[in-house]
This record gives sequence, structure tokens and C-alpha cells, in this order.
Amino acid sequence: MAIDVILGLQWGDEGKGKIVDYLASDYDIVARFQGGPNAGHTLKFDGKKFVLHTIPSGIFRMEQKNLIGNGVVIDPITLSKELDKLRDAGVSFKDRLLVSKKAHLILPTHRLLDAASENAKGKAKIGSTLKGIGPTYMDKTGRNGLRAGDIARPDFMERYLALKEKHLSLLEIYPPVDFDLEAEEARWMECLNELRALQMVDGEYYINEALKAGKKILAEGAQGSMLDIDYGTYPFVTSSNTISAGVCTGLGVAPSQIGEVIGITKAYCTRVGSGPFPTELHDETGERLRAEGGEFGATTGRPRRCGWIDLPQLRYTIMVNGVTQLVMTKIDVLNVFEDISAAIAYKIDGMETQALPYDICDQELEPIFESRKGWAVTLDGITAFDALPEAAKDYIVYIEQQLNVRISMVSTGPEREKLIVR
Ligand code: 2SA
Ligand code: MG
Repeated sequence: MAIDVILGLQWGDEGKGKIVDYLASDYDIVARFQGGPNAGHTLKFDGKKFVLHTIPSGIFRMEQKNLIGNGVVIDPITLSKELDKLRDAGVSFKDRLLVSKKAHLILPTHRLLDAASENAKGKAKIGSTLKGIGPTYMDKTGRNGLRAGDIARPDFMERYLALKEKHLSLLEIYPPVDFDLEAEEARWMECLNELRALQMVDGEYYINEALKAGKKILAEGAQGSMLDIDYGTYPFVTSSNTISAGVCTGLGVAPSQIGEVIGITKAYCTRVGSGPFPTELHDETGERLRAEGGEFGATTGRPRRCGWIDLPQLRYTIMVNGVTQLVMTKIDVLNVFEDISAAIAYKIDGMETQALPYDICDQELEPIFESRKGWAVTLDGITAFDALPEAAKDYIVYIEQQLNVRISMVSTGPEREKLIVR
């Protein structure tokens, strides 16, 4: 049995949550392998909307187990809020939500450091979600971090206080920021009990034994491949490996165990936070994409930057992920556009190129667009590819041919049932 992967091919918010929720019924286990509460996975069903940050999107399918893997960073406060929402909705998570002991903990002082460090950057701000992601992964790789399994240790408080002291001394290099550490700390300690009550596992054994027993596993990515710490638009990235390789380190599985790699792309493109975005539109079209697509951060509410789909960028992330099939989401957002464009190459210093340059943050990348007529009608209620207007079919086939990977699903709206499976 193999482990299949779902991940975003752009800068996040590709609609992964909905696709994971749809596919979850085919799997026994859904596992998150990286990121943390910076993620916002939105699911809509039965007229209700849920936003998940830490918990895998399989939680609403009652037969599935959901694992928060060792590559994830956990803030007990966010987790506790998510659990409350599940309780309100009558979703039982007992024995269905498991936490890897090796997942690192986000401390209140990690959030404080995130805020102080961003604040000190002035114009060079990354646009962090301020959830403490960077400082927590820094402590992980710096070998200072606290892990979920440490909560059970008798010296946990001592370790916590030592790390907090270290953080406070680091803060001295930054100008002060507004943060009520005492109140946040009190809440954090309270919420730690929620985490304590969950089933902690040795995630790598759990996953490998499940694979041996013939269970089907889906690994759910967060953020997007262009935010990968190694391959994204560094330094405007997040602090984890968001690409398929992250599944191996973030869950403890061998590369040979990876099966399908399902890459999600919007029918256009968005980015939240700072950094290069070659096809960004600063005009009315960009604003229209934002309004039609409801493009506001699911975690922070920030307006997302919008632009046309970028084919060289997608070819790059298909390459580093080894994508075996594509899912195109939010195609319905394009219903209102008379013309639809796609970037087919970039111009840098007058030279045409298909490659994303190393110094992408310092280069003026001028996208070369190809335009086609839109379909200009609603796609509401269409669940079969053949029932789509010709222009919509053409657009899907065109993208597929350009990227040389099959588009196996097309999402026509946020609700569970608005999906074309080919
Ligand atoms: P961080 O918080 O330190 O990981 O931020 C670093 C960069 O990564 C970007 N980032 C994201 N981009 C898109 N979506 C994300 N999740 C939320 C959502 C974001 C939100 O689903 O909408 O609500 O604003 C996400 N998380 C991190 C971030 O913008 C920085 O550029
Ligand atoms: Mg999101």
C-alpha cells in the first residue's frame, strides 16, 4: 500500500481542504506532515463552513483516523479552539485524532518572537501570519524545541521555563511589541490539558504499521509549494518543506512508499503576504478576481493578491513534487471574465525564459500572456466534464496539455458536491 499526497502547487489557498475532505472517504487515515496554525483549510458542507488550522481535513468523515504528524508545529491554544468547534458541531474526535509525540510545540514566546522579528523588518516584512511558525522551526533545527511528547515528562515545566527565558533574552535585540505574555501563557497552560487528553503516538510506527496492514493513507499538505523553505521564493516563504519530500520527513515514511502526488492549482493564482508574484494584477481584473473568489486569508482575513495562472511556475512545482495528477479549483470564479489569460513564459532583461530564476526576488519578471475567450455563463450544477461550456472545456484541456499532467478533478464551487471528477 502506498501513501498518497495532496498538496498546493502555488502559494497556498488552492482549495486543498475541500479536495482532502472529498477524497478522505477513500482513505483510512488522513495525516498532516508540515506547517501549523498558519494554515487555513476551509470546508463547506450541509450549509456550514469550517476552517481547520491544525487538524487534518479528514476529521468530518467519521470512519477516518486523523494524524498530526511530527513535521507539524502545534499551538495548544489554536488546537483547543478547533476542538471546541468540533464539539459544537457534534463531531466526535475521540480516538480519531492522534498526535505524533515528535511534533514541536509553539510557545506563546514563539508568537511574541515572530511579532517582534516581523516588526523589526520594516519594509522587508515576510507577511508572516504571526502564529510563531518561524521561531518554532528555528528552535526545532536549533535543537532547543519542546515536543508534544515532552508534556508527559516530570521536568516539563522546568524545560518550558528555560526555553521561555531564552526567548525573553533574545527579545532584547528587538524593539518592543504589544503582547500580553502573562495572559497568553495562562491560556496556553490551560489548553495544554486539551492536548494532553488526545492520543499521543509514535507517528512513524503508527503510519508504517498502518501501511503494512494495508491501510490507505492520505498526506495533506498545507500552504503551497512556492512557500517551501528550500524551493519557494526565499526568503518570502514559510519555514517547512511544503513539497512532497516533506511527507517523508514529516511522517516518517520512505520515498518508495509515496504513491499518487495530487497537485492542486486554482484556475488562476493568488498569494497572501509579501514576495514575488510574477502574474499579479494590480488592476480592476485583479480586484475582480479577489471579489469573485472571496480571496481573503482564512487565518488572518488579509486580502489576497490575485493574478492569472502561471504555467512556468506550475511546471516548476510539478517538477519538484513529482505530481502525478492535477486538480483545478475555483474555475467558477472565471465565469464573469470575457477573456482569460495564462502566463506561458517570462521576459527577463528582454530575454524569454521558462525557468524561475534563482534571484527571483531581485528580478523584474515580465510575464508573457496568452489569452482566450471565457465562457461567461454560470457553471452551477454542472458535475460532468461533457456538460461544461466548450470554452471551459478548452481551458481545462489547454492547461493540461501545457503542463503535461492529467487534470483529474475540477472544482466548480466551495461546497462538497460542486466537483467534476473525470
Ligand atoms: P508564516 O506564518 O511564517 O508561515 O508566513 C510565512 C509566509 O507564508 C505565507 N503563508 C500562507 N500563505 C497562504 N495561506 C496560508 N494560510 C492562511 C490561509 C493565511 C491567512 O489559508 O489563508 O489567513 O492569511 C499561509 N500561511 C503562511 C505567509 O503569508 C507568508 O508569506
Ligand atoms: Mg488556506
